[in-house]
Amino acid sequence: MGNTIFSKIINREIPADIVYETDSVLAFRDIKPQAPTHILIIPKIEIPSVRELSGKEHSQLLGDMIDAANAVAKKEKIDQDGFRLVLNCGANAGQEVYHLHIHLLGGRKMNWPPG
Ligand code: DGP
Repeated sequence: MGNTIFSKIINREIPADIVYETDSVLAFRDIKPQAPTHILIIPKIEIPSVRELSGKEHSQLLGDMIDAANAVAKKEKIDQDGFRLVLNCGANAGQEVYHLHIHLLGGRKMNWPPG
């Protein structure tokens, strides 16, 4: 079962550079990195985007994703200098893969506004 390329990564049907995994989340390096460290944190269950999230229903999962982001940031040694978390939702935000993911970006100074 799985609708996107990320489901195939979860099921090990296609390779990815996996850096962190728990029962509920998986983290792997983005194939098109936009910063020295660019890692995607995804839930193992299929949720297309932020639009389908509810704070109450998914609070545990969201907490797990944030914990994973902090753990990976520490592992990648970008936690002290700082990092950015990005969730693209829908066409205007440029979402390409409709399996919820947090981009963890770090290792360089970020610009603001993001463009
Ligand atoms: P977004 O635009 O927020 O939907 O970002 C999707 C990201 O997923 C984009 O930065 C590229 C990355 N990506 C797409 N396909 C693959 C893949 O097969 N493997 C990996 N590691 N990353 C992928």
